[in-house]
Amino acid sequence: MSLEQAKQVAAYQAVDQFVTNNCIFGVGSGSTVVYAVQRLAERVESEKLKVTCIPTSFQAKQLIIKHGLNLGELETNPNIDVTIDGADEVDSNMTLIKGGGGCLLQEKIIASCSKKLIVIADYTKDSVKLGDRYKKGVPIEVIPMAYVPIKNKIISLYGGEIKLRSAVAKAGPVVTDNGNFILDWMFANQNLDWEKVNNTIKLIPGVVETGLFVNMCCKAYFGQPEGNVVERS
Ligand code: DER
Repeated sequence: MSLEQAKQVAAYQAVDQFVTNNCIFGVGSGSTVVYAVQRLAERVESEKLKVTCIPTSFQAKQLIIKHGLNLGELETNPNIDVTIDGADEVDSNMTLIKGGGGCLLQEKIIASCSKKLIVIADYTKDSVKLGDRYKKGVPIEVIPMAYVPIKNKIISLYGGEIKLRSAVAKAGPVVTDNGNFILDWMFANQNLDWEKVNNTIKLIPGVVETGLFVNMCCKAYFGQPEGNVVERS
């Protein structure tokens, strides 16, 4: 089974288990969520479900519109029943690294407004410790004018290496949906207290949000090479 098929089987199982009629549904960002939205659209059509979809990014909004789903917004739907989102890595404590796609700020806001955050991923995201498999580091969204002092402060606190995320199809850095930069922090120590790290980094002036999702995810679905799905909670 390919990685894409592993993503799909995980996404379909999560949507089938958690999406119900009349629910307010948070739509995550990234490539795995594409399969979740496909499955949601199939179910809405076949079961005539009433689902209001709240996006976590411009990409998620485009997905919702593309599939003809009911687009809502946080302002009118601040209490979300369930959000299904991807992750770059999930450790044994269900701590997530998110933000590989640069959407971590709105993803964390939507997750914080959700009764349940469900993660869908392929088996390569399933780790014991953060950093076991995902080597691109923790994404940190920052106000552009402050990226250098923030970078220096994090390195002085925790060591490792930090890079300003460069765009691929554009000269210069990635600019998020919110007009900010992304720093990717390749941490050296895998045995940090990630809740404390998140809280400390968040206090640095200019930091908008980190890609550390601590105590937020209640269940994760990992699609396997053999075609089955491993669930963790
Ligand atoms: O940017 C994000 O947080 C995405 O959800 C990312 O973590 C997962 O993206 P993927 O499904 O394309 O691997």
